[in-house]
Order: sequence, then C-alpha cells, then structure tokens
Amino acid sequence: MPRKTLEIPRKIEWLSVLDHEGNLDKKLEPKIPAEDLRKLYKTMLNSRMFDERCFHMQRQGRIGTYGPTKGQEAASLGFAYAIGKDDWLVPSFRETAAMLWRGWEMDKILLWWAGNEAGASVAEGINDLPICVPVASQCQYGMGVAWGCKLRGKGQVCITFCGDGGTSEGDFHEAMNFAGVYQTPMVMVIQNNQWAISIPRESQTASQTIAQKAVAYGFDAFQVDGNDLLAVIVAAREAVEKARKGGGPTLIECITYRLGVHTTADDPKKYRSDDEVKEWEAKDPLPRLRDYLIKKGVLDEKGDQAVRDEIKAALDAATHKFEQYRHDQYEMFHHMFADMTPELQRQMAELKDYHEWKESGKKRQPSRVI
Ligand SMILES: Cc1ncc(C[n+]2csc(CCOP(=O)(O)OP(=O)(O)O)c2C)c(N)n1
Ligand SMILES: [Mg+2]
Repeated sequence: MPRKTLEIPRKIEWLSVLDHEGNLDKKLEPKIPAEDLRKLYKTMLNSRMFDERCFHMQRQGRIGTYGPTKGQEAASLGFAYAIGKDDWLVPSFRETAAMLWRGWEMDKILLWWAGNEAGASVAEGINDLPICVPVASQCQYGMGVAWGCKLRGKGQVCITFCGDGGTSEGDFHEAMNFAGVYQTPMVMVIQNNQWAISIPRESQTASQTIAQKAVAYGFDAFQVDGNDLLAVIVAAREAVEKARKGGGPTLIECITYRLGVHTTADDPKKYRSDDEVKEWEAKDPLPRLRDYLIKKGVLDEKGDQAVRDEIKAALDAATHKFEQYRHDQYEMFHHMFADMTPELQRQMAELKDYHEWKESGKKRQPSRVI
C-alpha cells in the first residue's frame, strides 16, 4: 500500500484538577501535606505582593524596566515544588514564584531588576540559573544542564521555562531536538500566557497547541490549566519522575495569562481588550488556591491576614536591604572576564572621563576616546 496514515506513538494529555469555579476533581487531587499547602500559598502570595512592589518601585524610578508576573504564579511554582534541592531550575523572566520557593532572596531579585550584575549571582546551595531575558536562549542552557545531569547519573532533572513567543525562536527548537535525541532529563515548560508583547498566540504558530511540538521531537507532552496549581503539580510530578527514571524529556504547556503589562514600558490597552483581561481575572490562580485551602480547612481569614502581614514585613526589609546596596557603576566592566579585554578597558575609561566631566561642571563634553 503506497499511501496510509502513520501511527505516531506519542501522547498529549490535557489536565485540570481545580477549575476557576472551585470544582475539584477528587480523583486527580494530588497528595500535598497541609504544611506544604500553606507554604505554597504563602509563596504565591509573596510573589504577587513582590510583583506589585516592583511595579511601584519602577514607577518611582527605584528600579529599571520591570516585567510583571501577575497571573502566572502557579505555572512556575508547581514545578519548583515538584523538584528537590539537587535538581535544577532554569528560568526565563516571569518565574518569581518558583525562585522564591527555591530560596532566592527578594533583595537579590530587586538588584537584578535594577540592572545590577549582583542580582544574577546564584546563592550557594541553589541549583538555579539566573533570570534570563534574551528570549528562548535559556532553552539551550537548560538542555545543557539536563545533559550534564544525565552524564552525572545521579538522577537529577532540570526544569526549563520558555514563553509562547519563545517557541518561535531557533534556540527553542534546537534545545527540543537535542533533548529528544539525547533523552535528557529535562522538563520543558511553556508559559503560554497568550501574548508575546503585542503578538497573540494565534499569530505565533499555526499549530493547534504548543504541546504538540514535542511530538515532532519524539517525546510526550501535557497541556495543563496553568492557573491551577494542583494540575501543574500533578503534571510536573509525573514528568519529573519519568525524567529521573531515565524516561527522557517532557514538554508541559501551561495555559495561563499575563494579567499585567508586558513590561513597565508597555501599554497593553493598545492591543487587547479590557473584556479579555476581565475574563482571565476570573481565572486568577491566587484566589483559586486560597478558596481551596479555606474549603479544605488549612487556612482561615485570620491566618490569611497573618501571612499577608508577615510578607509585608519581609518585603519592607528586602526593599530596605536593596536600597542600602552601593551600586558600583564600574562593576559591569569587571564582571565578565578575569582580565578585562582592551575594548572593555576603552569603554571603562570613556565612562570615567564622562563622570569626571560631569563633576567638573564644564560645559563642553570631552571627546577623548583612548
Ligand atoms: C532574542 C530576543 N528578541 C527579542 C526580545 C524582546 N522581547 C522581550 S520579551 C519578548 C516577547 C516574549 O514573548 P513570550 O516568549 O511569549 O514571553 P512573555 O513575555 O509573554 O512572558 C520580546 C520579543 C528579547 N528579549 N530577546
Ligand atoms: Mg507570552
């Protein structure tokens, strides 16, 4: 027979456990100790309150351009929860909730958004890579880390994050191909928040789902309700366990939404409707988790307020610590190489000239370039 339909032995599953109306699929409900549930809620709330603080600090000129994470907290936190300290997490730039769970200090994350290299240094004992803004470049790093995990043979796995827009980049596809061929223990998470700045998901790819891209690379995928922390945890646990046992990579597409601006330099009213935003506000992962915990009896109004107060105090302390930091403008030249390259030396001298000129109060700007 010259013509027949091929059977592709690959699976793509859709997963939702707790919907936005509070309906719980008891059969799928993951087992999570009450103490962990409280800590997960606290981390998600912390991420949300930190996000609000960052937004205001940017408006006050206290940090640089900021990319909010509001609405996407569950789609990163669930993955951080599913791995251990020895595993790896490779973020893009909207994974604050996961980073807080992994132990990143808020003042350090503030430093990053203030453009300070010190914000990219990973604290001892945390197996993560820093925030990464060059879109999809972190897919290559994540794949490399996962390959390293495989070569070490200690059963470690690597979670790597990318946006829906990032899946149009070559870096994403190269990483996916390599992950499939080398069967690396990588969980590739797509935070499909429906937009890549002003480009909607429908214009990003002709594929029906992003999840199905895994099929072409020879591995399985999940598409999950990314605003449902329980669903994210179920999918993440399965993918992590499979990777740990040598079963190779999994792609998990989290269906979520960027409730805020793309960055503080963006005005989303120019390209999306208020109705669309309202529709997604009703699916917000944070009140959904809160209601679930209240129904379960592991949180009450008083407990919720106490958590908020605790976070507010920690935020104030972190902001204060961040503002005490003495920013050295020349640090950026020393950061990359043990011995500065001639070009960096030239640039540093130029900046020094500029500062001297500023302090001198002279009108004419120096043109000297060495
Ligand atoms: C290589 C590269 N090209 C362009 C940009 C500018 N840029 C920053 S975020 C972004 C859109 C990314 O969309 P998506 O991957 O969906 O992530 P989201 O911002 O929605 O989280 C673009 C084009 C960049 N940072 N890096
Ligand atoms: Mg996006």
